[in-house]
Amino acid sequence: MAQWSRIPAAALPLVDPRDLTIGLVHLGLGAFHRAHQAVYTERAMSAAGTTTWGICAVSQRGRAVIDELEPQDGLYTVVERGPSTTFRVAAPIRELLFAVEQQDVLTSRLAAASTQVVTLTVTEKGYRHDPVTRRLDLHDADLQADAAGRPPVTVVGRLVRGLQARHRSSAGPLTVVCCDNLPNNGATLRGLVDDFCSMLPGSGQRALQSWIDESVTFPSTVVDRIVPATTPADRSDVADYLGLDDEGAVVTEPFSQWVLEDNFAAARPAWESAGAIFTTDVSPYQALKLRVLNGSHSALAYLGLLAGYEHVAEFVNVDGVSAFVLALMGEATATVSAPISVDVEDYEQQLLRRFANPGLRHRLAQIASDGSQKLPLRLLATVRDARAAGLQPAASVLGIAAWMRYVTARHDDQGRPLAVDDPLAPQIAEAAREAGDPVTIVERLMGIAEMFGDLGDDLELCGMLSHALAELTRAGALAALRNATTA
Ligand code: CS2
Repeated sequence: MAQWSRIPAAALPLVDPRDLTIGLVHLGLGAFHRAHQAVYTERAMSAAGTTTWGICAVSQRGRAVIDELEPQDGLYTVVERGPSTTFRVAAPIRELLFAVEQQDVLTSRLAAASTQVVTLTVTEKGYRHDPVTRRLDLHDADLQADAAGRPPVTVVGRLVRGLQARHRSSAGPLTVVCCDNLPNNGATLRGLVDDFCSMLPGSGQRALQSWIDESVTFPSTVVDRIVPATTPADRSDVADYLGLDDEGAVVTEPFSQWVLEDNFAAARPAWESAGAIFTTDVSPYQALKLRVLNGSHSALAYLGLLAGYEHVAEFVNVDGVSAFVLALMGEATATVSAPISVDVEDYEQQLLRRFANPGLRHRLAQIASDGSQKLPLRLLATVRDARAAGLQPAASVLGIAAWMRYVTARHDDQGRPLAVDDPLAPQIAEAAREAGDPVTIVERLMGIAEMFGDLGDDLELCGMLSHALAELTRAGALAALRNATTA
């Protein structure tokens, strides 16, 4: 902490971490949490003059982030890159835990009466659920072992262990806020917790479930802020500005949005004073964000990687790409009813500007990861609704076909290898093995029920995807994308 006293005045934290007590536990200490919910929480404490919402931040799988932040007492820099670049040190994190080694401490934090809110950012795959049915994967060996009573290793297992302890110690109500990009994320997580409880042995299970029904709420939320992985060049900019090395710095854009369902079981930080929106129904915001922003992102990722590009901003500036993105956004917005306060055209234009932000080195490969978990919510949902309305969503179909080419060809249009990072990689590889022609590839991939669900039987869609995949293979990603928009 001593070193940090040399921070330039303009970058000083809004709170003194030594004054804070823990009121909130966060599962999933990635860059996104530090650039989003943690920033809102610090601002809320500063605006309200409270110190009771210090964060106990938990890394689920890796020690690296703990090793980076511990020597800095949990402080880290938020770099905002827009028309100008700003640096600010944030200090809302009061405690750092590594769940793999400190499950008991985590359980006691979740069970403490002073903890009233739990937030999560553990990525789509962290929930170990089927993205189509939104139920827990009851065959998952880790979930089964967690339910049988070993020190849990899964997110839902760790959360329920804490809820069990809270129930036993009568520590009072709790709100669990899922901040991952899943539709109806609160209700979805609530369902997964329920599924996990039903796997628990013994007779306490029913009492636990009824206590959760009465005392724990799971509001749905929409989170939005682009947070590319921090690069060595970013760290060196921070060092130049602060005169200190910061291993935990995060880089983001000026834009930030947090919409929350107003359904809290107990007290919460005054996040509205930091700009968060509370509403009775987040679903219009959620569908718009997932299908328009994230849907465009995923399509850009696969098409851009195939075309040989590395970053979002350079790819959207290529001739024809923004027209394609607008076409895809149009298909998505036709399937959702936007919140009354949002002008859809402004939203789309603003998104294009955010994607083109030259300060953000947002790697397409970062977005391309875990496609099997992301596509159902981002692109297949649009296609399902568009098909039901008798439409032919060509741009969304091309985005899905680009994913198919990316996971099966595994090289770009110039023949350079592409790495595929996906929890369903073995099933995808098996489906694509010796498939050969586009129609067979599409038929086999559409048979992956966890991704395509009922769409797997849509023969017309199969034809559209096969045509798009053949076009990508024959003409390359850029030509296919330009043709899809002008056709
Ligand atoms: C991105 C998101 O990595 C991805 O899949 O689409 O992380 C995106 O940047 C955020 O949802 C923006 O709010």
